[in-house]
Amino acid sequence: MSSKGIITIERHIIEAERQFPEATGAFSNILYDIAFAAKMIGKEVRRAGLADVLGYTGEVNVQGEEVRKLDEYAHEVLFKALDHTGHLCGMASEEVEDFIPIPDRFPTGNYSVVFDPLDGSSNIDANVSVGTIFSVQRKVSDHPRGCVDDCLQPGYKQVAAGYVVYGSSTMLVYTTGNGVHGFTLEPSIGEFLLSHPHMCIPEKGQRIYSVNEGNYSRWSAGQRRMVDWMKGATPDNPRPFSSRYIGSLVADFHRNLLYGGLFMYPADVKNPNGKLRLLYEAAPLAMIVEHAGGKATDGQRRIMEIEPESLHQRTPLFIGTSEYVDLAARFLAEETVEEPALAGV
Ligand code: P6P
Repeated sequence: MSSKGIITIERHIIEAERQFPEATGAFSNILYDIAFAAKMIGKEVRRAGLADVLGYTGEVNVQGEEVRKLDEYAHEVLFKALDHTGHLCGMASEEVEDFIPIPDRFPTGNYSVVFDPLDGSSNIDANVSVGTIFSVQRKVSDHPRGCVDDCLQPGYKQVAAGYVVYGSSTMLVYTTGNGVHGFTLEPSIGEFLLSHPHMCIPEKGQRIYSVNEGNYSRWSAGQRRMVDWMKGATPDNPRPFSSRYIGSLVADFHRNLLYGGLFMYPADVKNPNGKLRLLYEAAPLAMIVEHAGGKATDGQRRIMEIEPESLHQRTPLFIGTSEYVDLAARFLAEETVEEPALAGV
């Protein structure tokens, strides 16, 4: 127990809100509602092994992927937790092709939320950790009830971002720009308790790289040289990195946030913009990693500065320890790369 005692996510949000006298509480309520939805989703993810939950609905989502019941369920839970509150002017979801307006029967508000309701869901049958990723933005359009422009904002305009990882425990990690804080669900009381205050990615953390090397043949020369160097396949790296890749973005990101490392989903000849989505995957995790002392780029540009043009826009992603993100930029620029002396690593 910390010196302050047990701090629930509700208490943490309220104490953060008190720092802004003009706060109306709307923003805090959005975070509560997302935390509530995370509990509901986590409960079903825990039961995913039961035959009645697994299996395909036979439908296909906007990504062209067969939709598993849990994807739909997670989307519905988040939508219904947020649609009636009067705090939002709209939503966007990986599971829905277009902008999601607030139903006419409900009032609207001054924020929008974009989310990936259950990222990594193709791993569910294998009982691999999956996650929810979310991003909160302020209403910017003149549309009276909100429109797609309220979701199509660059990452630096996010007012909050976070993720939930459904793993050996269920953790919710979020930032509102004032540090990154992690909460672990205590299932016996159904509360998220502050377990990781002020999370910082280790500056000289573990030399971990996370990438799907099955795509090696499709990468650029610079990308291949970088991974060859990282794994010690070239004589100029006396201290090879360790490879860790789960294939579930939230799980891979969460591990690297705690231990240090570099997660990469680069562009390749088949996916010239990479595979991951800017709005509800890369940008929220970029806000988290930057406020934890790390970096996130598309290989050259800061993720948080990329102006989105469409809801499901893809982007290459290099995210994690700043030094390794910078190293990737040099390799990709095909410069002669001299690794800085990573003293003490
Ligand atoms: P690949 C899961 O489908 C996902 O969207 C991310 O969670 C994960 O990082 C990535 O795709 C894995 O993709 O091509 O390596 O299987």
